[in-house]
Amino acid sequence: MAKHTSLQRDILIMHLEEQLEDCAKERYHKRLKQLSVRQVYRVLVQVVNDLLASSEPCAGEKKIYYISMEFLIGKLLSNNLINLRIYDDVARILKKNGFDLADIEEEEAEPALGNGGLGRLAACFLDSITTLHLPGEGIGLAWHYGLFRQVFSSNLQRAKKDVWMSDDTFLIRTDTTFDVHFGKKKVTARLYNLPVTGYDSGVNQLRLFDLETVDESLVTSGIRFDKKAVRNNLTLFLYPDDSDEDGNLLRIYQEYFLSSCAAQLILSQIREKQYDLHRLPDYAQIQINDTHPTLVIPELIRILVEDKAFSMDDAIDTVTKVCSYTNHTILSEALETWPLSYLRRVVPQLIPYIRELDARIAKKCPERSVQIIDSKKKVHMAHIDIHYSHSVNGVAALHTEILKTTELHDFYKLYPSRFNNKTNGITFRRWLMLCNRPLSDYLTTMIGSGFKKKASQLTRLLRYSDDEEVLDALDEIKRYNKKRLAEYILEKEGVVIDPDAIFDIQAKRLHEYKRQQMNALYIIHKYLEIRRGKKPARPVVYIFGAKAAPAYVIAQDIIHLLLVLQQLINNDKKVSKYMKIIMVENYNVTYAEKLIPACDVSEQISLASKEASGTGNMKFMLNGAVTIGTEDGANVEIHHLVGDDNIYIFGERAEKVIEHYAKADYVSADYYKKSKVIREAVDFIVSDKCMKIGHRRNLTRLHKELLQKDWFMTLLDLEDYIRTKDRMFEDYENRDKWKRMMLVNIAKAGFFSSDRTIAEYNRDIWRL
Ligand code: 26V
Repeated sequence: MAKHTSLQRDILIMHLEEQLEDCAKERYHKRLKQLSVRQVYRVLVQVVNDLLASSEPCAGEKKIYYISMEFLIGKLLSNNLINLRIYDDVARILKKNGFDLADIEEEEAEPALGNGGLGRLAACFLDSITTLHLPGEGIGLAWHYGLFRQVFSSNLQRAKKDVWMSDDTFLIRTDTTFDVHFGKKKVTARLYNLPVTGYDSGVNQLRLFDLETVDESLVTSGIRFDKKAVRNNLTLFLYPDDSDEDGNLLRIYQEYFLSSCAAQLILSQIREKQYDLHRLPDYAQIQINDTHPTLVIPELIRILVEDKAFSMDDAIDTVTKVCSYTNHTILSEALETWPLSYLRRVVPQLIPYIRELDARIAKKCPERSVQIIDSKKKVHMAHIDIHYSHSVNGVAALHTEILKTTELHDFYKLYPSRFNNKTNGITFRRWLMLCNRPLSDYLTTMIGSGFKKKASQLTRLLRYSDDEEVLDALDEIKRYNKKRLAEYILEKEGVVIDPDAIFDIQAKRLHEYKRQQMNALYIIHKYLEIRRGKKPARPVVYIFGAKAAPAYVIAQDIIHLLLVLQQLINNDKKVSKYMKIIMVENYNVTYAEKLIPACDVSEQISLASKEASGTGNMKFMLNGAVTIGTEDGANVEIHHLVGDDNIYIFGERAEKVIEHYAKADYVSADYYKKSKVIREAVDFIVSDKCMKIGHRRNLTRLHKELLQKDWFMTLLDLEDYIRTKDRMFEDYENRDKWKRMMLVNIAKAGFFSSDRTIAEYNRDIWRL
């Protein structure tokens, strides 16, 4: 929507009710108040879509294309209402007609377009790009069933398809189609648009491509489908199991499908505007979100050479100036390498180009570590990105340092000026204004509404750090949100929790490096203490939300342990008065919006050096939670901002951890032998109590893993974690101190606005 004067706004809002009534009449021949909740939802989607269609797009000569396998955008209705600044007016109109906007929100299915941090970051970035009025587009795929929908049965995670597409989404089908060639095989891609609103004004598009011949009936049971049927399966699931050859090939098919569509879309826009292709870098910048869209590099080079008469040198030079690469992880399993032979089977037309890109590097740099094709004929996707991009960035200060000094050191020596840090951020529109309206409204009354666009203004709150009234108000808002969450959890999970308990939350993908298992060991330790008669000052509710990749066995075992503990502890009358544990089912953006505002203790306990940044840590902080965490990812920056007194840091530092890996000198059994507390907690996993509820196979496997491998050094930090967390819970009883910590955390969160991050990307990389 173009920026409105206040008079225009009044008119818009006056017409809103009329528009809603007109739409109700047109679609259902009824008055608004006579509609069903579902019908009201449909009417609202249509009215919002009409408003968006008449809104002014973010314009400019040069555009950023953010290419990503994932866009974890969350539900869109409320977000759009907030960004259009009509949320309260719509709520009022609906109320007048007997509806609660919250009920209408429930009608929307959450688009299942992502997996974790990387995908949610992409969504926050689209919001900020648009809010900053930068011309930009997201380019991704229209996953029919997303990653998967998580259900629990027999204390195990089961994966089902996540159905979200319907006639009532914001997705707009277009007439644009592209052919995508896999050697001699050809498929058709169709473009769908999803309008992205900026706060107050601005519209950009998220471009999502779907396979025209996709066949949903391929999915038989759960998430099983014929992986070979690529003409019909490419856009069914995000990250399908790649533990076998067919899975690997399918991933490559998906990656090329995305890359080819992106290249064609970008070049079609350049053609439409009749821009000079030799000046492509002046019109288009491409941000490659992790390695999944890497093939866009050789694909663009191929098109420029074969169809546009570029010399190879010119094509490579042009594409290098267009592309930039973001690294989101240093975990080797996530740094993609594909056998050259697989790439040849899927996209033979790219092989000469990948070989050429490789040959140029081989000629110029002798180090084996920087080659694109290694001695086993595997293609290192990240290496293509680094050699043929003009910028390589990490996502938090520590992460970027580790890339420069360790993981990508040989590349850093080659291209020192290419490396830069862009500490992640989150959009305050969704992660404060939408998910925590009471706090957002209260902040507005105290410090004005400027923070919604200039997040650094949140520091104005510091003026009130000794103001009892303000501290109490923040505490009351927290209490209100906890009560709301308790109601939601009762409804969804059937568990009663006490809003006056401490809410301790760990919500993120399940991975050993994030160490949900360490949290579980603390819970066991507490359980045993309580059984022995050591009662805590106040009950604690331990809440988890996490999906585990279906093929990741130990992650499944950790979920199993958490569910077993939940059953054991919550049903233990002696203990459940003092502690409860809840693993919420199917954690997603919508659930996060409920959990985050209600959190007291934010668990950010990854093994130092392993979490690239984290963005959940920022969301919790912004909503007044206090962090317990290691010096990892953006926790380091949170620590720096809030100071020692407003965060609980524990555990081995990154340099030491990296040294342990280099020397291979960490032996978890040594820690187990040395400490009774550790032994007792670890062995409880295979105790009769757990075995009676759980499955022997899962529990013994996890127990063995901790004792014999513990690749992410859980036992190394466990004792320090227990001490620190105990101290933190004690401090919670010093209510004044805790409230002040809440205030400081909120006040200092401004740095983590994705508006700041995007302004930096633009200043240093895209230059729009
Ligand atoms: C890796 C894999 C590995 C195998 C299975 C499928 C799969 C799918 C995605 C990935 C890449 C995940 C990368 C990711 O989400 N990284 C997170 O990015 C966040 C945004 O920068 C960052 O805050 C988190 O620290 C980082 O873990």
